[in-house]
Amino acid sequence: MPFCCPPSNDDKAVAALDADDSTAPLAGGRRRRNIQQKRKIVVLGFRGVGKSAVTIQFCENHFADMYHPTIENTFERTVQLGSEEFTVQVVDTAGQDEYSVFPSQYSVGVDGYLLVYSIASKSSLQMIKVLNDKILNAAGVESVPRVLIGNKCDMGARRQVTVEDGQRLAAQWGCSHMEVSAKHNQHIEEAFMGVLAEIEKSRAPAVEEKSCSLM
Ligand SMILES: Nc1nc2c(ncn2[C@@H]2O[C@H](COP(=O)(O)OP(=O)(O)OP(=O)(O)O)[C@@H](O)[C@H]2O)c(=O)[nH]1
Ligand SMILES: [Mg+2]
Repeated sequence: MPFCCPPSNDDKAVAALDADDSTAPLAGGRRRRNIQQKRKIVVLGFRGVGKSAVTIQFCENHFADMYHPTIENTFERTVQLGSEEFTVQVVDTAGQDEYSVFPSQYSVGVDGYLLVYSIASKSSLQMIKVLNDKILNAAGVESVPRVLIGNKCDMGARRQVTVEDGQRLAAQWGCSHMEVSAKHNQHIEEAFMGVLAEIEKSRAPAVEEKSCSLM
């Protein structure tokens, strides 16, 4: 079922003149337009699981070693998916617990979610189940574009969550799962691109099966 939150401003395609000189002018002196679309991804999870580190690794390409609890930060990065270019807005949120209020800006106008737990914290996996329920309740839908990631997979010696635990939960939700390390920049790109791919899948018009009859 497609995710049907109200479309964000970000849904509006941003048409920008292609500054690339290699773009030949079209007939009549017009120039080819490069349509760049915006998508908004919200990163959610328990405090300290590495939401900021994952986000900063994806958007700024470095590892944030120091722990500074986040209130909220928004980042942007341009990416290519297939033949299309997207401006991805990534919202790095404050750590959530089961008593946190789920703000409306985490559901209205959001295209997809990166749900983060730490492989070194069993309770962070429990928290992600609570958060998933909050997302679905707030949006009033049965499914949203999302990817579940177990961060800090470089900390194998302190593992509390098995790969299978994460996979099982993702299978229940019908979404992808991967273990990542913001520290080692391992599978961070795949995680965000996975969310973007899910978003695009949910926006694609349903293909109706048409029966073909020969007259
Ligand atoms: N070893 C290791 N440490 C990590 C990794 N990702 C984050 N950390 C560390 O874990 C601590 C918390 O990371 P943050 O990114 O601040 O966590 P957060 O989820 O944004 O925390 P809140 O904003 O408080 O919710 C920091 O000291 C990070 O450097 C990782 O992949 N591996
Ligand atoms: Mg943070």
